Amino acid sequence: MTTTALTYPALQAGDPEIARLIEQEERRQADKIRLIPSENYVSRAVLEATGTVLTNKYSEGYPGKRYYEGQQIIDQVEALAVQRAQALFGVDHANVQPYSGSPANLAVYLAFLQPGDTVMGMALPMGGHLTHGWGVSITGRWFHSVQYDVRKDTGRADLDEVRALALRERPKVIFCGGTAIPRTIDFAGFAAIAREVEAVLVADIAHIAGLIAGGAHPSPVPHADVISTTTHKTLRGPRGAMLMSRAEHARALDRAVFPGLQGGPHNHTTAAIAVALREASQPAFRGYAQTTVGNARALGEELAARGFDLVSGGTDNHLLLIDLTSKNVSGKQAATALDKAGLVTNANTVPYDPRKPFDPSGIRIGTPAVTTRGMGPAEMRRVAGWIEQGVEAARQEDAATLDRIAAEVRELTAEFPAPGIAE
Ligand code: DSN
Repeated sequence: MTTTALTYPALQAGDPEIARLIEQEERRQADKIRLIPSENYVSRAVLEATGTVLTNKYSEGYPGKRYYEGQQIIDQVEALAVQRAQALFGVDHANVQPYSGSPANLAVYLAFLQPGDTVMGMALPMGGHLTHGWGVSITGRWFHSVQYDVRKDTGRADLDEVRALALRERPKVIFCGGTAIPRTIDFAGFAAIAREVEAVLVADIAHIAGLIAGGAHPSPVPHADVISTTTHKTLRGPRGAMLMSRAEHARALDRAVFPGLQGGPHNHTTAAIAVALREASQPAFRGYAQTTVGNARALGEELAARGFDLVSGGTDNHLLLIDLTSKNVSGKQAATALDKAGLVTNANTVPYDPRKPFDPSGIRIGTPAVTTRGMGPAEMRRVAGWIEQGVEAARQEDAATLDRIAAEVRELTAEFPAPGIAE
């Protein structure tokens, strides 16, 4: 797969140093089993759209109402992306300009809150996101943030507790969704609470947007007032984000994104989002979404059978959160060792984690990328076996075992070409 000279001839000639690094990253992505649940492989079509002259154009504003001339083509690109998002998710309004998930969520604050107003979200160590009001984020520093947890016994959010907190604190905005939630989100339940306290409900579906598009997770439509998502996780698009809503919130959201928060949209990304949305509307994508969930379930069952402690006992979606406390190894130790073994995960806090965030008690794994490569339950069994051996090797500092697994992983990945990466 040393094809950089063919794939990127100008880059190879103009900046061989960067070309070489890109080639090495392609090799890494091809050779390893990538299990970080927020990562994926985009198609070659999405990659090509990302690397186009659309990056040369400024287009502050929205289609038909721009501040610079020369928008004849860009307006069509953005309008297509918007129409495809509306059709795929069944929403009145879509804004495809947020640069990524955090700016998308910040735009929500700008649209609905004043500094000091109360926002409610799931606490980060419980599976939420920094931008849902966590203390170190601007959203926890400039706003009054109240955070809900998951129950210790179930590892799941308890909507009675969420409701009690909402009734006490009267937040103006409530976030549901997050980054390490292995279970189905009860959008209707959150919506009932939001209605009762007259809060705006924001469903952050960044992790599960592709599952929703593919019918493998319930949709937040019509329950949530606003839907925020990145485009590069299970949705399998470029790095970007979207905000979607009912028509009544369209103006507030659009004004918050531009001119409230951002300047010119990244038109090359907008084009690639449009391509990804088209791909996600094809029948094959439904199969992808279902298989992603099936693979996660299979992997979870294999890991549980090997004595791994899964937060909430398993998964309904694409991700698993493993508490390694009983394995006598920290999350960082395990993730570092597994990476050496060719299995890329991330260390992650688990609910009520006594350890620090940089070296927490758990690891987070997921199946979006391996499913895109075409792997299935048989491969998940092998992955579970390697995780078991790799974690034990981490505990024993057994480099030879990690090397042996890495060689076996390379043999397997060679059978499953990585989409978007030249052979
Ligand atoms: N970094 C993302 C994730 O890995 O889930 C969240 O922002």
